[in-house]
Amino acid sequence: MSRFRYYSIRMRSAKSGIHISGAEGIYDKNDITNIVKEYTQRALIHEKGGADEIRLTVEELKEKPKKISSLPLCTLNTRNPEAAKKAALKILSSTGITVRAIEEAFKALEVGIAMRGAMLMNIEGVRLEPDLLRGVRVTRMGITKKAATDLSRKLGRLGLNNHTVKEALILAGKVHKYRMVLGELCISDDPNYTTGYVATRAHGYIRLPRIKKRGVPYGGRAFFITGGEVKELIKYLQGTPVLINNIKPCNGVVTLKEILERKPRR
Ligand code: PML
Repeated sequence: MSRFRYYSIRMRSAKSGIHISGAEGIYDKNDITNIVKEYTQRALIHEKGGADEIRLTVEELKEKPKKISSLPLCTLNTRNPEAAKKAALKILSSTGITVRAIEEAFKALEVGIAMRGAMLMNIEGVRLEPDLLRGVRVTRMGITKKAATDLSRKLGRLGLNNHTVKEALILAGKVHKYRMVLGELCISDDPNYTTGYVATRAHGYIRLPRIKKRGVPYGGRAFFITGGEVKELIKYLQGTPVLINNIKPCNGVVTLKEILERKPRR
């Protein structure tokens, strides 16, 4: 009897040594050829310019992916970077993350150092990742075909059915499944993409439009973590395969009050 095999397919592209785009997912064997083609096309036709280097990894997974739900999604109508920061501070600090840590994360993301992975910060703002320049990359995550169809339908109603939102939501789903992670702040490093998000298990994935000014070419992610083994967390983020197989509600614009009054979910 042949066992079902899953493959992690990952793509990273660059132009003149500068990161252009990335994509990844977990697929079955029959999909490999099509996905490699799709990812290659994505790297070649990108608004930041066509890549001159494309790295593709196709790797058979040694362990069966863990199946999980996505985080629920909504958007706040933040009108400028100050309003987005204020909302991020309120949401993240309501989970016990200190204002100092959140301020530190904003400072580090705005300083202009392009990290390949995320920062890990304790709730006091102390950086915990072993390599402060590279950060920690979250890999080996994907979505089942059925859940992908459902997600496209739900995001489509909101005019958000694009790779950027889908991939960020999948990544956040994996990250926040791990109990040590209390919250996340993300600002895109794409100069033309000015919507970021904060995420927590209690509040879900909250999009923050206009978190940065157009044209700013840096950003990144910070994960706020509490008590536990950092090594084990990194092992999970980088190595444990996770597949989203259930899509939680995707809502349009909500108010900060509605978010803060929501009952914490476990
Ligand atoms: C990135 O990968 O560049 C970050 C994407 C943030 C997406 C925010 C959203 O629109 O939901």
